[in-house]
Amino acid sequence: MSQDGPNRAFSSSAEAVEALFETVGGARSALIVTHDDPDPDAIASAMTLAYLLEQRLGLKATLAHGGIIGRAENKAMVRLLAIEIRPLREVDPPRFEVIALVDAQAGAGNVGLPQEIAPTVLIDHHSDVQSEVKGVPFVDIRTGCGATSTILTNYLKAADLVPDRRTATALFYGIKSDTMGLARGAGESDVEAYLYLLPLADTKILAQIEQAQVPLAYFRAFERALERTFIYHDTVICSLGPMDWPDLAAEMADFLLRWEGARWIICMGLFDDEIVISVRTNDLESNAGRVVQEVVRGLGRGGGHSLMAGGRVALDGQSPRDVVRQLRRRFLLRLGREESEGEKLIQESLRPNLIQ
Ligand SMILES: [Mn+2]
Repeated sequence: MSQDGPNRAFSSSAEAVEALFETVGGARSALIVTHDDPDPDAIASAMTLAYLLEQRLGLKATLAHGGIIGRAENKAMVRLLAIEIRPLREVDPPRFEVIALVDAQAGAGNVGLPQEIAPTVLIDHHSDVQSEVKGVPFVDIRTGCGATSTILTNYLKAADLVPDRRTATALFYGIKSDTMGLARGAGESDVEAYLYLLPLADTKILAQIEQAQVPLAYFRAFERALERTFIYHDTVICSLGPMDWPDLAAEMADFLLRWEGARWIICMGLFDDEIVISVRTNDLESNAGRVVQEVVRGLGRGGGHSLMAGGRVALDGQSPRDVVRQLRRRFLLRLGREESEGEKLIQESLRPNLIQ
């Protein structure tokens, strides 16, 4: 990575924050955008960047996201922490002097910003999408971080700013959920930020978020998931059918990953005329993001981290069944599994017969 290029790596968060303030300083308006269907890490990062800009530069930022906030925990987070984040379609991006992208990169294909709108600021921890970063005045991509919230926590520290309770709670939850409680893709900096935030966070609100009440559709999705899951040795493929919200695929993938025999989980479901793909692996040698990118090449978009990834394929007039079938074939081919070894996760013959 070149030191002078737009994608230069900062040697410290202090240096990064200084460069950020230099880039944004003097602006009168800022729009902070997350990836579509934002997760807690994205929401916390957006909220914290706004907090930092307001506290240190007096700049009031607007937060926006593409897609929907569907997962019960994420809805509870926004409600209980009173986070003002709006759907992108309700804001007019060209009206803002600064456009910041957090936990996302325009090139990943999961940001609802119009193509012609170039971000001013980009802070992320997903693998670098080089070409899309060119021309962005401020870029800080740390693939070694398990959460963008960790980067933002370090920004606050560098700016000598102790987060208030709601910001600390959001950041803590962002790190906790993106790293599955430090168990997935977390590095030293994530652990450090997590421990720093813990005493500052509101554990009561945190519990309320994590135990958020769910609609009936959630349980129905579980039944469908169990009913439509096939195992190919250590590779689990689940096709959920139509989903009430897009992150259901990720929720079911996390759930299925608990199977002791699982190495790869692929969950697919239909939302908004697109097949939503969520992939998990516990194989530390693999790269789920790369696998998804290869599988959806020419069909749609995708990417992620080494242990978790996702993608989208538009139906474009095809039936959901055909698209899912094609994706299943591609995943199995890529992971070296045979379609013929497929077995139902729960076989009728093994179900206990409760009615005698
Ligand atoms: Mn993240």
